[in-house]
Amino acid sequence: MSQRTFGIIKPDAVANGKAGAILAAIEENGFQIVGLRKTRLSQEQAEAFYAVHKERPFYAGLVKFMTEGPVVVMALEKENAILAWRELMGATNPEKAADGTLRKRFAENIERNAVHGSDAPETAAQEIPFFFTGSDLL
Ligand code: FUP
Repeated sequence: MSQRTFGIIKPDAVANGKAGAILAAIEENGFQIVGLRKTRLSQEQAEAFYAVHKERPFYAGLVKFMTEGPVVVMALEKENAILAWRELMGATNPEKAADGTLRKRFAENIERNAVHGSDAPETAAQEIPFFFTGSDLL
């Protein structure tokens, strides 16, 4: 079944000039890019987006990193898009990410890890409308 997921090209990858390579890999892997925007997260947006991690020791650093520069937010569509996008991203820690995955290719470390992806249908259903309204999804 065709499914939508949400992704972010994080500030490290945008600053390193890797947004184009990541978008190319997304298209080469058969995703339709149904929503796309370059933006910069406010402190409030980053805190709200990562609210599920509020009690974790890395939360403050994560919010600081995610607001340090522009990001690219994306809604992606494909068969089993949520799992397929997480497979293309690779493991959270790039040291554990498989060869060819985006985090293996572009992540600096477990925090500055190049890309974000929804981890479940309920997450995608929250994260897509966090950044896109219906008319932005084509
Ligand atoms: P993922 O779904 O792969 O992005 O990973 P998590 O939801 O576990 O973590 C979300 C983000 O928190 C990661 F992308 C980076 C950050 N993080 C850290 O900075 N340190 C950690 O130990 C774990 C996660």
